[in-house]
Amino acid sequence: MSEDQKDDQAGNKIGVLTKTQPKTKKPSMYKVLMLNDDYTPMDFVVHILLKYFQKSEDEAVQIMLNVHQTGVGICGVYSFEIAETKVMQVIDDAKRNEHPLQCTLEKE
Ligand code: TYC
Repeated sequence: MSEDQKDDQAGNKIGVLTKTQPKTKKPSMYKVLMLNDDYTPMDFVVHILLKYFQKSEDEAVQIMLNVHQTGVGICGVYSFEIAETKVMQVIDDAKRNEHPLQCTLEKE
């Protein structure tokens, strides 16, 4: 914000505020969320976290248990296109294996 001094018609000093917009904006980031359900096997959820989210076995088990207990958990944070792709891959893999596992994205 900068303030330029101008005079109005009566000769009074008035301030004109100009807001400078940065030319580039940081891309928004999106959380990929895993949702709990009563049917998807725990092993399958761990397998998904290893396969698509590059988690260690320990991390994958922790995330899965957290989702199982609280209803939802974060798999990772990505740019929109990556997050959207991961959501599609998870839902597709779950469908092919006939599990109702659901995954969604949420703007950070
Ligand atoms: N609640 C499931 C069960 O008891 C396990 C599960 C965990 C399912 C996490 C989905 O995102 C999920 N078999």
